[in-house]
Amino acid sequence: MTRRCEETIVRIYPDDEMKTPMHMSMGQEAVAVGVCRALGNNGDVVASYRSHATYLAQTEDHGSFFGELHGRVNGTADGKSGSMHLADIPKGMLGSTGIVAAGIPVAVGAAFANKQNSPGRIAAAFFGDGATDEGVFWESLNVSCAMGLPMMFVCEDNDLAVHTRKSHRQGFNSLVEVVKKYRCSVYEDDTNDVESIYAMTRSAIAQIIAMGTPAFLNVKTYRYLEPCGTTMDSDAPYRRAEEDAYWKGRDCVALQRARLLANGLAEKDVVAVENEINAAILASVAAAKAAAHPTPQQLYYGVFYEAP
Ligand SMILES: Cc1ncc(C[n+]2csc(CCOP(=O)(O)OP(=O)(O)O)c2C)c(N)n1
Repeated sequence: MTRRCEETIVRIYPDDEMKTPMHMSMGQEAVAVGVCRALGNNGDVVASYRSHATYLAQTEDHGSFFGELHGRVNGTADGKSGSMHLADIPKGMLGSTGIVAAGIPVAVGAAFANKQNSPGRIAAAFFGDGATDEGVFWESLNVSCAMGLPMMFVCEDNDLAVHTRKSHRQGFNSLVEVVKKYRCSVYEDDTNDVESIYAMTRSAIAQIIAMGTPAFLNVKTYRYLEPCGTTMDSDAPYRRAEEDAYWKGRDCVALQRARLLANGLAEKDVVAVENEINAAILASVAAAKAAAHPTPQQLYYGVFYEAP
């Protein structure tokens, strides 16, 4: 569903009805889907500005998603936030932010609250490898380990911060080896396979609950489109042709589709589900376009927390 939503965005963004900048998840979806499915209804998540897959995996709500991207009142924030600030607190989607790494301490706060109030509930922060260049990532990791918080750090490791690779940004060779020095369990995956990421996350959850210590998941992945925008930039100088071919040859959606067929589902049944998803997404886009824009009065609502 996430991939279909973003394919729709790629198609209709040039119409200029969605004014928000776009940071696309395409290629990386297996991370959000595998982790959020494993958390089930028992997780609070915070995303980076590359938030589409996380929001859709956690909420399964493409109606409010397209409403928000169109700046309409049926959006998740009444159309006032755009693509970088998607949130649905009742569904455990605590938010996303345009400031690199700024969501990580918010998730740590949720983990602290869960430790006091909701035993067994886990908070997860999704962030790119670029966020690990920020001090607040290390402070968040440190305090979570020191306090034994039910916290999951999920690094969507696409090797790139905009156009710059880790090897040019970081003064150490392996983030995972550094994080292993902390009192948390560390997991790695480079399969791009949603089921493998799901299984790894289930193990991490069990470990967090049994040991009372955080987990750090480093999941290798690959961003298909430009850093910000909806265009494929495979020919850009910072790209490597062999890397591009390697990751697109193990596309997470194609992998899962092939698995369904190998497990005995008929092609026509898979196509029927795909058609159903496409039709539902088109209905969400139509509903968004038909909805009203927020009024000037609504701009002042929801800016500050109001105690119930
Ligand atoms: C604190 C801060 N510094 C710089 C930026 C500018 N910036 C936007 S995206 C980005 C790269 C982030 O890369 P990464 O965290 O790996 O995420 P990815 O885009 O790969 O998903 C930077 C430096 C920002 N938004 N916030």
